[in-house]
Amino acid sequence: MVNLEKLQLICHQFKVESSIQSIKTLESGHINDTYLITLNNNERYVLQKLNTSVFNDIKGVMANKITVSKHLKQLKSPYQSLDFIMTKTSKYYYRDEMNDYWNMMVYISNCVTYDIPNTNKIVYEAGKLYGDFITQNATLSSGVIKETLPDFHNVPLRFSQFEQALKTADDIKITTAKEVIDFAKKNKDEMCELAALKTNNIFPIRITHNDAKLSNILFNKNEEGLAVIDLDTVMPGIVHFDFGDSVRSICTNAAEDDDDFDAIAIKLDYYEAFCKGHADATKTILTPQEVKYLPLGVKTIIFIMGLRFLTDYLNNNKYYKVKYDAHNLVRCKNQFKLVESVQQHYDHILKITYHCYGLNNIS
Ligand code: GN1
Ligand code: MG
Repeated sequence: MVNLEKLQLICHQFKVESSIQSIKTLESGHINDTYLITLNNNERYVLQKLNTSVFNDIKGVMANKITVSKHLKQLKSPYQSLDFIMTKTSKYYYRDEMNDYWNMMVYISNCVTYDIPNTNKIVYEAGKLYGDFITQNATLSSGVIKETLPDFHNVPLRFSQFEQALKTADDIKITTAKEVIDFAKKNKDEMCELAALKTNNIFPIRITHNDAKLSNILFNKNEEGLAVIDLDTVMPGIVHFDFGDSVRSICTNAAEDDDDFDAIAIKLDYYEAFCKGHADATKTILTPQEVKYLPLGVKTIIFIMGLRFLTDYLNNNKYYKVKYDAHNLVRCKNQFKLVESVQQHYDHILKITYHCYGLNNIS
């Protein structure tokens, strides 16, 4: 944990015009450290320390964030985009003496975030906003965005990391996690399908968010989507993982670490509302092949998340922040329950998807 004095020194590396009134830790992320900074002139900023053991191409990450934010800003859409603050040496990040990297952005005030939605309107708006993120970025060449975390959503690679973890994990952990380990192995082939389709180049490469969860949306007080935040993982990719990641966090009745596993299920009414919002924003740009495989994106990304949580549990929680030792195991069980629920309702999910996109009998 960084002390207050150090945080103050870091803030003053950036072009801010007043002294600091208060600094508050924002707890939401699993990877980076984030702080809300209030100045004595009442301006507020978000200060972020990027985790360099996860992000090793900080310049690439920052360049992606800035490129996308500037692009969205000049579109003059009703949404807000992120404004990054430069350092006094005119860079978008500051490297401290510990080799930690920091960046700062303007805090967007009067907004609400949700971990799980409580109205259909929030769900529709989330679909529309993440859909618009794809559509709006389609006018920017994906070649200008770097793949800063190669193979981030690659199931075969995630599976080999899992197998590696199995080799070195404690026997007790392997026994405790037996049920989910078996689930991962049993579902491997089905979950590798999307990777094979991607390799065959049947989908366009777009600019995607790669952490398109509900909590990365700011809403206004009227439950309308206002801004997509957390652009750390913006990269070239296929639309399916963003679509699926949103469904994972939105069309559910529980947060990703809820341990009431029997209650976890996909909410089909929410799926329909989400899909409508997404289709309203992307109908004109997605190809029939992309639409056809959106539901495959849903089950695949939920599986990937479960597998990554499981791998980290076996590796003694090196990657994700945890509140207790079995936290990643609970997250994994929760996500695999959601995968099962998607599998059970798959035909219905396909029907809803085709209906929202106005498509029949895609071959
Ligand atoms: C991580 O730290 P956060 O919450 O932005 C992770 C995502 C996972 C997410 C699980 C770089 O995101 O891939 O979806 O946790 N980000 C990285 O909620 O690994
Ligand atoms: Mg993130």
